[in-house]
Amino acid sequence: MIRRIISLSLLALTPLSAQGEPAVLYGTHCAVCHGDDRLGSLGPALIPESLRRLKGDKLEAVIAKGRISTQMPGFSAQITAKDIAELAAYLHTPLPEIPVWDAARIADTLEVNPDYVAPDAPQHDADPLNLFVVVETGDHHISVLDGDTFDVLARLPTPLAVHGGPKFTPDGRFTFVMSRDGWVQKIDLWSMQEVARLRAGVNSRNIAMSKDGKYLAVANYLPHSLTILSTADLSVQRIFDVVGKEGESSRVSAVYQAPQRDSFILALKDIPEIWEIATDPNADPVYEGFVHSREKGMVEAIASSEGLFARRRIEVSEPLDDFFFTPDYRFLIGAARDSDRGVVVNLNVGRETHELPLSGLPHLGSGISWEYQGRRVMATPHLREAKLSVIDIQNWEILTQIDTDGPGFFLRSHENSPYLWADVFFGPNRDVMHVIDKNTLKIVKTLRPVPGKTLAHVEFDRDGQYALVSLWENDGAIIIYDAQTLEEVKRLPMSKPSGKYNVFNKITFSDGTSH
Ligand code: DHE
Repeated sequence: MIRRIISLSLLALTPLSAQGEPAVLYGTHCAVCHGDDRLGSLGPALIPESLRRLKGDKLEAVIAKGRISTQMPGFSAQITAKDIAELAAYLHTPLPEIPVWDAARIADTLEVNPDYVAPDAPQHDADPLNLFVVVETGDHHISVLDGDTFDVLARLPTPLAVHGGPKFTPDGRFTFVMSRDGWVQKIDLWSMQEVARLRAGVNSRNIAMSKDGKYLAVANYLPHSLTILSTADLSVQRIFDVVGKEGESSRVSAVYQAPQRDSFILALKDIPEIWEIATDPNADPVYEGFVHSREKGMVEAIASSEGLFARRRIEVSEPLDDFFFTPDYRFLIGAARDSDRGVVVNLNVGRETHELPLSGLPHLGSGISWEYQGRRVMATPHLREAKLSVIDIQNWEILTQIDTDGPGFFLRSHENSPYLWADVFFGPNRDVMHVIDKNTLKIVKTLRPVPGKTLAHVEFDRDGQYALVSLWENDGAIIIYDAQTLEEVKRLPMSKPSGKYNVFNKITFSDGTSH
């Protein structure tokens, strides 16, 4: 209520002509939940960076009709269609300036759960490493499943619009969940309780855990930064303002953990650089420039940083994002801007080495790798073409392309499974899931458990015996299949389940999962 009074009084002080009609409507109807500054409060931030996915008249429809399973009401009775259209256009307009989101402001957002008590041992009988965390985006919860019995052990509310995979501490005890509005939530899987949450960015992409489990990096679109938090208490350890060699700032598309390198790797949206940030306190110095030393009469390399959080720039010919990493983390494949090419970068020498013709927007971040006829291959879906590309990652040649019933989003397999599972996320066949033999590269079965309902994203239990699939609908479910016979064994009702993550597979960097 206090917030509402402030927002209305601010409006009263500003002449109407200066605010424009939509700003007044915003103050009257939206500010109470979405914040006077449009940066979110009870509801999500209403800025172009957060609304990018509501294209065309979708945002108008949400304003008019509301959103099911949320507290967003419809406003068609209070606001005319014309005004709704103007309000939607206003919300798609960038903020006049990038908000300051520094360490002090981030620290201010910390919310600690007063009921949390750290237990000495797991407070459940399940195998703590065979738990699944299921993200339910329909009503903003996570469910924790026992990976042996498939009982739901707990269901906890999350921030709105959780995106990307939760990340786990190396012992599997704590998991961290991130929302597109930059909230990071810490959950103790021993007690199944939220520990705390804090807003590390205004508009964020994903999170990554350091190898030792001490740090969590948050990739932000807004501001243009990487926030590094302590996993112990979510305190801010470092904020990198992301500015390229030429002085231009950039959004961070994603941050990844590179365990063998003991570092974070950053994909940068707007500048032709990849950043590597050391998570090893003893990291070697990083040399980034040369000066002429008068005393020594020679050109000397200048170390810009060393040790923990030493930052290395890898210059590439154009911005790359959506990375697939080889299992040894020597190479990555990134998608070029024109989305018709993959570019291979050797991270050891810091150079582009190969180019792959990959039309139809390859979704490299979903890529997985396995041994095929004595060589290591990877497969990637394409967001705009009905195929999977299989690439030999020794010689960087496209081995084959597998035709599918439509463009897909996610792939999954497991070391103990002969199959890889590929969804068809787009088009009329988005209700099917292909199961593909990893040795013959042929589709052996196409599952369609509920005709007309979207089926997507698979995760295996720790032994690779069962595959869990999301029926990606508000009245959806997790469908559990026997991973050998491909028969359904159980169905658990869920609210628009998106990703699901097995603790063991994630902390061991299973071959079958994208990292
Ligand atoms: Fe994602 C992972 C980027 C749209 C669901 N998505 C990721 C990751 C990135 C990414 C960088 C890796 C994060 C990680 O796990 O650490 N996603 C993008 C995009 O750029 C894109 C195409 C556009 C955007 O809106 O940002 C996009 N993603 C979507 C969706 O529309 C999906 C289907 C629904 C949603 O929740 O927004 C979606 N993305 C997911 C999921 C993962 C993910 C479920 C984790 C996959 C996993 O198995 O690890």
